[in-house]
Amino acid sequence: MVDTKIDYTMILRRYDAEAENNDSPEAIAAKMLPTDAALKEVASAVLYMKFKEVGPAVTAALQVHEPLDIINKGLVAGMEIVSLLYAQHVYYLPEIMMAAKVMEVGIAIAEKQVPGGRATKGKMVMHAAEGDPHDIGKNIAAVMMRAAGYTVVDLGKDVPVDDVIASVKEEKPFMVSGTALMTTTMTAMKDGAAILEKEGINIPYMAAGGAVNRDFAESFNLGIYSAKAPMTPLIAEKVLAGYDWKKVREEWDSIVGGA
Ligand code: B12
Repeated sequence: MVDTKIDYTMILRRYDAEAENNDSPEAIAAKMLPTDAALKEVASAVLYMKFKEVGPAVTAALQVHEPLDIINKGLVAGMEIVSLLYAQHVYYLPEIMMAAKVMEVGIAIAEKQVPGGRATKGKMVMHAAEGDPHDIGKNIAAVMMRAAGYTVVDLGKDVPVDDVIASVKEEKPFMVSGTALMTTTMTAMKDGAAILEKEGINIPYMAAGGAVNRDFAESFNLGIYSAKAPMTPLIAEKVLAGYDWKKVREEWDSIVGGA
């Protein structure tokens, strides 16, 4: 008999039923592919590193899906499975790099179909932290921002703190973001925020990427958190409406609730 006082979801999470079944990692990966036929083709092209197939798959998917859905539910979904296989030592760095390239080819095609040409809502400076070569998540967040009508000044990856500060002074954005996937690089964002604050530039400094969590992002002045790329335009909207970094923190849950 089921005891209604026990929260079984927590027990299932603790004893991860999916990871402990008898399927091979490859079989688990195949099951994680999207069920929609067009998106499955797109995600499979990334998962199996098919350079020649990603273009036709994205073009076909554009007939039935919005470009941003193809990016998030097809290309990024494929890359998430790749990350899982990497964690389970089925894929190694060469596969990761090839899959990431395939994903980028697909994003470039889908991105062209995102409605553009509108007057910009505002400018954001984005970068991957000093010492950090991981820029896939940042690139996706940049696509989301452009699609939502913002101008993105993308400084790229492994960007020295000084270059970030110089760009902020020159471009005068309403917000700056840094991405870190390595624990060794995340402190660069804290350092950058401290310099900005010292110079009286009190714009929100969004800290994101796999190495970062909300506690870290909110451990330094100006710092705000974004867990997933689609949260960025939701937070940007509030900053433009006048929220400072403290208010974004206070209302974070309700702001990103829809992402
Ligand atoms: C792809 C990858 C690489 C690629 C990067 C290619 C590229 N152009 O980005 C390459 C092969 C270059 C690489 C290299 C290395 N990597 Co690597 N890599 C990964 C991997 C497998 C996937 C990361 C990824 O892109 N995922 C897909 C994206 C979509 O997910 P994401 O970045 O998490 O993004 C999501 C959110 O975090 C968020 N987000 C991310 N960025 C941003 C930005 C903004 C503004 C917003 C709002 C949101 C946001 O939104 C996304 C979802 O919506 C991870 C493992 C993992 N599971 O994360 C390891 C990982 C990050 N790498 C790792 C390491 C150690 C390295 C190397 C040092 C390995 C080595 N020994 O050489 C080198 C770096 C060497 C150097 N210093 O130059 C470690 C980091 C460990 C740590 N905690 O420090 C990881 C975690 C692997 C592991 N488990 O050990 N890597």
